[in-house]
Amino acid sequence: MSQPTPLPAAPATPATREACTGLAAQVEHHLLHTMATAPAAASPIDLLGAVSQAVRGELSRRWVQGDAADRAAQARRVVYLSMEFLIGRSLGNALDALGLGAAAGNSVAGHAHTLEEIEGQERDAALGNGGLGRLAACFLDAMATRGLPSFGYGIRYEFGMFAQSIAGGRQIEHPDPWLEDGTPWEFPRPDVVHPVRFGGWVEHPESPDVPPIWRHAGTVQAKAYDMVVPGYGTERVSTLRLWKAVAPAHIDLHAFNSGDYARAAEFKNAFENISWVLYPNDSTPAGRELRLKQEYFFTSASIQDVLARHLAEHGRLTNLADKVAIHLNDTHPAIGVAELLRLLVDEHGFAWTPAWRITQRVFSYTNHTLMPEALETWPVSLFQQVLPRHLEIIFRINHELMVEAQAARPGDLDFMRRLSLIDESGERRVRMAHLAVAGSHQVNGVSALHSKLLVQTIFADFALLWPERFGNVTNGVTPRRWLAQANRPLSALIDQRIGTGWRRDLAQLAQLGPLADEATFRAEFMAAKQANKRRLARLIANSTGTAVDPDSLFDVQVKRFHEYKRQLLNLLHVVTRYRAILAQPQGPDGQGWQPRTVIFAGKAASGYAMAKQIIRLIHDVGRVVNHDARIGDRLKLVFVPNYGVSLAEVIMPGADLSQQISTAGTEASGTGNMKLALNGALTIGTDDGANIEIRQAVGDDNIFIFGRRASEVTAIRAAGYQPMRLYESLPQLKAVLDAIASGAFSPDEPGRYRGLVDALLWGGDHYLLLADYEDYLATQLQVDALYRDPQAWARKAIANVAAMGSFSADRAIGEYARRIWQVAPGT
Ligand code: 26Q
Repeated sequence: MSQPTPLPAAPATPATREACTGLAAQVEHHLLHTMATAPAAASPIDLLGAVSQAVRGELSRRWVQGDAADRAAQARRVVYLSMEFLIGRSLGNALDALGLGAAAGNSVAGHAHTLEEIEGQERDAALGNGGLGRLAACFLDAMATRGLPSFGYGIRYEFGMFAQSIAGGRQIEHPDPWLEDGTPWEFPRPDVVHPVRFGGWVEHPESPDVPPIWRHAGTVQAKAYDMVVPGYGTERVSTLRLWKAVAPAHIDLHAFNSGDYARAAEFKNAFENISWVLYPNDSTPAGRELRLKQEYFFTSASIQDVLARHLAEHGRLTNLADKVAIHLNDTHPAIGVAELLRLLVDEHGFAWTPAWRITQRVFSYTNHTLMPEALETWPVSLFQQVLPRHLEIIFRINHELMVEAQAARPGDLDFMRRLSLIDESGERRVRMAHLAVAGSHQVNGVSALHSKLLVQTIFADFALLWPERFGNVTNGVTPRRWLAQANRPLSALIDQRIGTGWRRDLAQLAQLGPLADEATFRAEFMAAKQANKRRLARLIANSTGTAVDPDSLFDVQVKRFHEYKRQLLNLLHVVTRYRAILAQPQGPDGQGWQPRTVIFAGKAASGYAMAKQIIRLIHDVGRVVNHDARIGDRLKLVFVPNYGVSLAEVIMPGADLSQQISTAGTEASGTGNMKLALNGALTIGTDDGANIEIRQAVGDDNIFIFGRRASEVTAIRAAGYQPMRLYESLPQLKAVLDAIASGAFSPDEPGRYRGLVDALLWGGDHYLLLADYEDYLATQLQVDALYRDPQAWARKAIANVAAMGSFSADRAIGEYARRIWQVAPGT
């Protein structure tokens, strides 16, 4: 990776004094003129508005400057298409990027508030479900920071990820009207509008020279709203352009003329609901028509926008692939392959073959999952109805693919069947991943293991045909948000010891390695952790009512709830430990129990009954454990509701132990694993996803790896896995499952968890919880033993931080830029 120049530290030079007075004056100005508030009476919300407006002005200036420079240079641009951008809050991030944090702190101090308090008033922009959406946000931050001329494109959902509350131990979902009070971070572009068409049929003129005509049934307008993404320590910014669906004007006119407002409103809704709400599914696609419309809506608008910009700059599209790289974040925008072909052939006069060549050179695709049930497919009948012209184009791509397959392996019909863009095994369906692979010049997975498994499993046939197309780019996270902003105590300590350059060059953290030998550094490091744990304990007390002891081991599993992530395995350990404490109060070895606080957070997809049941069980177990006087402070179990980016920023820095315990071969990468290690948590995890690379980076002695490896998982399943045998042979396990199944934690409804336990014992335990149980317990005891030796623990925690250099989003974006997009960073 090329090493960006480190930024100078920022002492109170004349320049920063100027920034202070400049920003303070701006804030006072906006209090009066934008917020319409008497500055002396400004509330935290007023201050949030005023500081944000001051920052917005600077972002706006930078955007205009960068845009002009890119146009003048006719720069090659990266276009990142993603259904999800899980941004979180923006103010703190922008202040740090602009170097205005101290100035803003002074300015709000003048109104008797702290910056933390003001920043805490901002709502999260939660336009994503989890890992994939947060990765897109980290990548935008890295692209801006590396100075890549880049655009993110997505949907301006009116409602983001649902908010979660807990009632009687159960998850309740609430809408997230994040735009309710407006947002200072968007720049509406009323003049940037593209029509997106749906439905109808296709006419084929007699002459082969005349392209087919799509007689569409309806049009919706896509209106652009930009969010400016500041780069850290550079004037460069990136643009996130989000599309809002608006009904065509004639519908309003119709209402005006006929007076039938109700019917007109219905029509209007049918169009505008396209950008109404984020689909709250994680990993398993819900095959709804509206979802397909969302995908096409934002993809079409984005590609039209790209072509319009290119034509304005170059006057022709023949050199499109030299000037634009379009990246598909999973298959959600894969329809873009057919859409670009359609635009080139039907609307810009290209012949098929050159259009196809351009398309393949323009697109690249990242896969984020191996699980077959999570791969997107759409019924051919639905496609016919919603996107008839695209279906034709997909059939033509498929025809050429079949010819190529036939040439590669003559007579191998199974090979053709497996490669086909159309799954013919039942109701015919379009395989979006196959469309994405066929239409891209590069395809990558998100960790070394995942990328290897991709070419061995779901893309094995494509890899035979086009081996050079497949590669790996391991995920990364932005050190600005996930260390510098989220963990002020630790970042101040790091700054003091190695300077501030790690924010732009995370590899510099390696310089912390030798400091692990220094007792003072260890003490300071653990003092920072302790401060973060106290902050987290306050949050836990406020949100759950449970008091937890910051001196106990904080054991954290925070992520979406899914069976493959095995939150239930974590809970089996908690119940085991609870029973063991009661049985052996003196501890497993007579030395007492290491006090532990087990912390969960995460959302379950609203329709995912098993995941919701696990959340409920956590609450039921927590109620029993936390109120059992015999347990005292040796074990606490809490569930922090409404997990999201802002909560993660408090939880990650306060963690001692990071649980990354998915069944080997199921978690594509994970990124929470990186954030937690970067904040000095030790990982207990399986040999899965990026855990493997984290282990290689930190060394076997600095991580707790347990359980079956991916190859063993496959072998166990192939040999006929029998969870019941484990139940019968492991008395502790049997007792724990019997307790849960018989209502020990749900006395008001003893049968509540019978089904959950039966799914393990009789339902095949698909994710092999029981197979990994014993090793997991033994490894947890090793964790306790190490934690009892604070100096040894501190050494390993420091070693983890020092080894996280390569898990920066800047490194990942550097690899994408060089190997996949062939674009050089602008600075
Ligand atoms: C698709 C169709 C219809 C409805 C929903 C969906 C849908 C939505 C979200 C499908 C998948 C997702 C999200 C997937 C995801 O977050 N994957 C995670 O991506 C991370 C970034 O690469 C990885 O670190 C995680 O391992 C992976 O699970």
